[in-house]
Order: sequence, then C-alpha cells, then structure tokens
Amino acid sequence: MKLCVMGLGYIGLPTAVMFARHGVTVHGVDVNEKVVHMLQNKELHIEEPGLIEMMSEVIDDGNLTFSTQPDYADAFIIAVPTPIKPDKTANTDYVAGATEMILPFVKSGNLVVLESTVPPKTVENVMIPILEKSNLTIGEDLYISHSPERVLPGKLFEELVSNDRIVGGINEKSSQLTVDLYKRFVKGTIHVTDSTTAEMVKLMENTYRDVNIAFANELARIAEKVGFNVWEAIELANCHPRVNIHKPGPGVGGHCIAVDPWFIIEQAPEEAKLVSLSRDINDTTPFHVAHSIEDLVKDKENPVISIFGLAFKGNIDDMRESPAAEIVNYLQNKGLNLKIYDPYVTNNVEGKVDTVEEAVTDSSLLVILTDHNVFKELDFEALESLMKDKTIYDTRNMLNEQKLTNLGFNVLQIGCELKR
Ligand code: SAJ
Repeated sequence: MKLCVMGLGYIGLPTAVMFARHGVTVHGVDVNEKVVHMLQNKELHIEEPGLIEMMSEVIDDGNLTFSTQPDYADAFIIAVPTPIKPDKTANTDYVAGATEMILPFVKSGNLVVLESTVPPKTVENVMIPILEKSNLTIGEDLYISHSPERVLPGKLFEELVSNDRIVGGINEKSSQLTVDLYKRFVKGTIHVTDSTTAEMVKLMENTYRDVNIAFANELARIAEKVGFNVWEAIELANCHPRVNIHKPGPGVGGHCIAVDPWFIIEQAPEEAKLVSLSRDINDTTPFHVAHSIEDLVKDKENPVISIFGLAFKGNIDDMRESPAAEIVNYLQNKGLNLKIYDPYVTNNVEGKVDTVEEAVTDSSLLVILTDHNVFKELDFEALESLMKDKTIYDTRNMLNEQKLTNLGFNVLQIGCELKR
C-alpha cells in the first residue's frame, strides 16, 4: 500500500508518520522547500511530543520519504491549511492547489481523502471539479472522501489513535476504502456519513465550543452588571446532570475555534444568527477585559501593569488569534506601561521581560491572561514585596483567591464585581 500525503504541517506530518508505522509506504509532500529539506535531514519545523523519534525510525526503515512533488500512490491525503481571509471567508486555494498537484498522478482505483477543515460543500464544489479533469469517472474509478482532523496539538499521537473518526465519502465505496485506510491505526469508532455532513460535523464541534464560551462570557458581563459571582454560579449550574457551561475568560483564541464558525457563517449568513452573535461576543471580550484593566488603574499615577500570559491558552507557546495579545496591543496603544511575562512564548513582543521579578517590580496591577499551570506555583509571598499595589486581576480564575487574600492581595476576577 502506497500513500501520498499532501501538506506536512501539524496534521499531515504526524499522520504520514502514523501510516508509515503501520505498514504503509508513505511519500510526504510540501510546497515549502525548506520544510522538505529539514525533514529529509530528520529536523522538525513543528513541535510535537514523540514526533522526532517516530519520524526518524520510519525514515531509517525506508517507509517515509519527502519531496516537493507528489508521486503515484494508491491513496492521497490532503492536509493543507485553510486560512481565513480578511473578509472572514475561507481561503480554499491550498486545497485546490494540492488537488491540482496530484491530478497528473491519480489512476483508476485511487482514493483521495481531504483532512483539512473546510466550509461545507468544498469536496463537491472545489475538489471534484478539479479531479474530473483526470478523465476518471468520479465515484467509479476515483474515490473521494472527507475525514476531518480533530486532534489536539500536544496530544496528537494519542488522539490520532483513540479519538473517534468521521468518514464522509462521496459514495459508499469511497467511505469503505477510507475506513479501511484509517483502521490501520484508529482504535476509536469510525463513523461513516456523506462528505458534506462530515465537513459540517467538524465545524459544528468547534462552533459548539465557541457558542458555549460566548454564553459564559455573556454571563460574566451580566454578573458584573447585576452583582454576583459568575464562577460560583456556573459551577452550581453545572451540578445539573444536563448542563455544561464552559468557562468565561479574556476571549477565544487559536486558529480553530475562533475561525471555524466563520466557515458556517459564509455559507448561510442569514441563518447563522447565533453563530455570528457568539463570534461577536467572543471577539469583543478582549476589549471588555482591557477596559476593566484601564478602569482599575485609572486613578494611579504612571502605573506599571504586569501582564502574565501571551499565548491563546495554557501551557503552549501559540499566540495565534490570542486574546492576550489583543489586550496588550490595546493597552499599549493607550500609552500604558506593561511588563509582560510568558515563559512559553519566544516571539519578540514589546514590553516582554524574562523574569517574574522584572514583571512585577513597582507594579500597580498584576493581570493573569493565560492559564499556564506555572502561574499557580508562583511565590506570591516573595512577589508581594516588589509590587507597589497588591492587586491581582485573574481573568482565568486560576489562582487560589483565599491564599492570596491572606497574603494581603486584593484579588479580582472577571464576572464579579470589580472592587477597587
Ligand atoms: N476557552 C475559554 N473557555 C473555555 C474553553 C476554552 O475561554 O471553557 C478558550 C481558550 O482559552 C482558547 C480558546 O477558547 O483561547 C480555544 O481553546 P480550546 O482548547 O477550546 O480549543 P483549540 O482551538 O486548542 O482546539 C480545538 C479542539 N476542538 C474541540 O475541543 C471541539 C480540538 O479538538 C480540535 O482538533 C482543534 O480545535 C482543531 O484543530 O479544530
């Protein structure tokens, strides 16, 4: 069995490695020559636990090769990015480009699987018209499916195996061939449907979280107005066996949850009212939090604000669509003096410092924006003496409020009254 994987990013590369470890001869393709060159030399351009070891092994065994050009194969997997355009519609050019690239190599009996997250009908409206140019009869000579990736970076190899998988073929034979392909390593259930449903399932999962988080963020704003503690209220509501309200926070970041709902909106803007409103609530949340921060220091003279966290979520270095970065930009544009600390992020950011001590010296306000676990273990007793005013604004509700109050801190949270 020979497989050609188009796109060697966070999903394509680990997927290629997994197949190569399970009896498949894999040829990995990327348009980026530098990436291909690095991989050929067993160097990684992405980080994922276990990847380098497993990749080196399959390269040494001769089961995985890399190039900028596709090759003949029994099956093709397309795992290329689908970025969002400034007008909030999906850019499917890379999907179209990868499909065009394999066109000269597809033969009768081949299977083409799209893994990239796409707007509904992309298989039908983007891929099929291109593959029709092969002169093969679609669905009879050439089989096509969508099987969306749903794995969490950092836990990729675990989730590739244990997560359930959705397979949406353009017909029964396409689905069957796709199931046969993935069952080489997938231990979760493989659910079969059609390609458009599969496209929607992936978008619905991330949109479910976006809408639920928007509800939590809205509840936080209501709590600030009405005067109750949203965290306690959500915890109590979630004691009900059929309630699961997500957590409020400084906003929704990352390249999935903050992006995928737009792929639904672009196909049905009139109908996707709740989805649009949720995007709006989550997109304006960083500004709501930034205004609260401004308000907390408005009576201070030349205040120093310590910002803890730049990544879009805890324990990672990823700043894509990060609400923390938006809050930082907003406050810096207002001329506020920020000292920013994030032990994971290596990007150059104005105001970023290397130590906790530098970040808190002379500070009037310490703001937690990202839920990195290491922030829980900070020695607040030692930090307290370096700060000017002992106020902490914990937008993630991750610190031990009682312990900090005992140390003399005034601890504030989003979704609670802001007592200055
Ligand atoms: N967040 C909250 N409140 C919450 C949960 C999350 O404010 O209760 C925020 C986070 O801080 C972060 C953002 O939402 O800024 C998104 O984080 P996340 O952990 O919910 O999701 P992602 O974007 O890292 O990964 C998601 C996952 N999808 C689901 O859980 C349904 C993952 O399984 C997908 O593979 C990934 O999107 C993807 O590639 O689509």
